[in-house]
Amino acid sequence: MVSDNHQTRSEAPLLSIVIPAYNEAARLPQSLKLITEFITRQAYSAEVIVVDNNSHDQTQAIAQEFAAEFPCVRVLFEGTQGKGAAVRAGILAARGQYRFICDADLSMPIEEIGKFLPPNLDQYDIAIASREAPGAVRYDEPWYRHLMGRVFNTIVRWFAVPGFQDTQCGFKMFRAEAAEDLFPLQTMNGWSFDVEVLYAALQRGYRIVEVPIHWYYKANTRIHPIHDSIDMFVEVFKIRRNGLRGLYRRTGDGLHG
Ligand SMILES: Nc1nc2c(ncn2[C@@H]2O[C@H](COP(=O)(O)OP(=O)(O)OP(=O)(O)O)[C@@H](O)[C@H]2O)c(=O)[nH]1
Ligand SMILES: [Mg+2]
Repeated sequence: MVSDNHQTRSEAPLLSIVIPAYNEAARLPQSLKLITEFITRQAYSAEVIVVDNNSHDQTQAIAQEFAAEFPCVRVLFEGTQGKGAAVRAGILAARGQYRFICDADLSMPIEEIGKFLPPNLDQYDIAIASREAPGAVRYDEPWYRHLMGRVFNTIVRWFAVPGFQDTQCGFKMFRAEAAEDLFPLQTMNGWSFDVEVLYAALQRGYRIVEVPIHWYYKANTRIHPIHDSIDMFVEVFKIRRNGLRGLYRRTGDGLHG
């Protein structure tokens, strides 16, 4: 169930920034301040969509304050728990020609968003921020988080999405057409939604590129290292099983997943 407090808008913006937010009262104010300041400096039009997901803190109120001050900011409420559910709701409610998933901790400086937009990169349908691609730099990340990420990426490359060094970084750009085709296929509401959407994108022939970024580790993560990792591993196999059953296939193509 999604409720939206702004119905009518003029022409579609070039860019939509979608921020999934769960108990982000501490990190969201600074991120929204930097993002709205950045947007006002750009020549192109943009909107920001904050998707609150049953937060127990002031996340909703903080986002509403920004929406009251900045017409480009919208606040959605998504009742189904999980980053994946929130991102899907935001991406499908967005109206931008380019739709950018953006973690609320802004661990990628917003200025890097230019790398994902024409003219820097226009021969793609999906551009995913990468902390592993040549030229990427990670700052302050604890070794165990890095190790967790490498182990998960190995499983993902072996069983689901070959060829991508980092599918989990919280910054991804989708062309509107690709977003509107892929996100309705998404079944994972939690952290593995990235893998599922990329798996479906590969099956449907979309052009995906990894974009090296500067990434600053931000403490106080929402990820529970043990049980979320177990869920993510299990879901990679569910995604592959769904793929073999043709769940992500375009209707009419006789190929097998
Ligand atoms: N709406 C919603 N957002 C969520 C949920 N869980 C996490 N998020 C958001 O997902 C984003 C990533 O969460 P983080 O806690 O930064 O995750 P992380 O450990 O830093 O993960 P990486 O940055 O990829 O290493 C943040 O914007 C969170 O608010 C959820 O259940 N619902
Ligand atoms: Mg983060």
